[in-house]
Amino acid sequence: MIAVLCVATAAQAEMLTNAGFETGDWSGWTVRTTENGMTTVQDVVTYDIDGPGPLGESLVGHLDVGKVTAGGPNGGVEVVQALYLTAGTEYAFSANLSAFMNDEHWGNGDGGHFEFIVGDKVLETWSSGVFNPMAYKYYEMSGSYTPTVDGYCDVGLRITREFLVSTYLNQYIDNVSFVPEPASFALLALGGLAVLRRR
Ligand SMILES: [Ca+2]
Ligand SMILES: [Ca+2]
Repeated sequence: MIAVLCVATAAQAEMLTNAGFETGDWSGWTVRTTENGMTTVQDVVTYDIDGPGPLGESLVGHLDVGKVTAGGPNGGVEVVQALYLTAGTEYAFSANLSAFMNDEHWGNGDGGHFEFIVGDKVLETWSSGVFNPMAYKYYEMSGSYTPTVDGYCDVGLRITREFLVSTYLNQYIDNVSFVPEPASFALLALGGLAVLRRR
């Protein structure tokens, strides 16, 4: 039942590709259902991912997740990419998240639980909660994580709900980021300068 989600192989630095969905599709991403999970929508739309916040409209990932059967566990999808992580390096992660209840008369009891995941670890959770009719909610998720072993891990988001799919309830994701902290970048940059100076 528990898959091997982190695999040690040849060392190679990597970053998430198409993290802002600017290709207009889900290229680069693996989208897979959780136990008792599904999505009726998997497309890319133009959307203001932070509403009244400073970001403008852009292309974003659009889903409509929920359970397959009412009696089973919370369900939805995972959207991930396999990244090579280096033990002891501090990585900063972030993502812009939103949900929208597109119905003028009905609300919904659960807009979705959004989790930032690395392998089988959950780094941060946003439970978007109860939605009134035509309600939008926005959240910027961020934090840091230091892996303890080298190897490839599936990095990304898990989005699940407590209820069956509702065709009126939409989840949006954009700007998914998982990069070495600036201190690590600075060391890399200094290394690059040292190489240049030797020339
Ligand atoms: Ca975007
Ligand atoms: Ca905005």
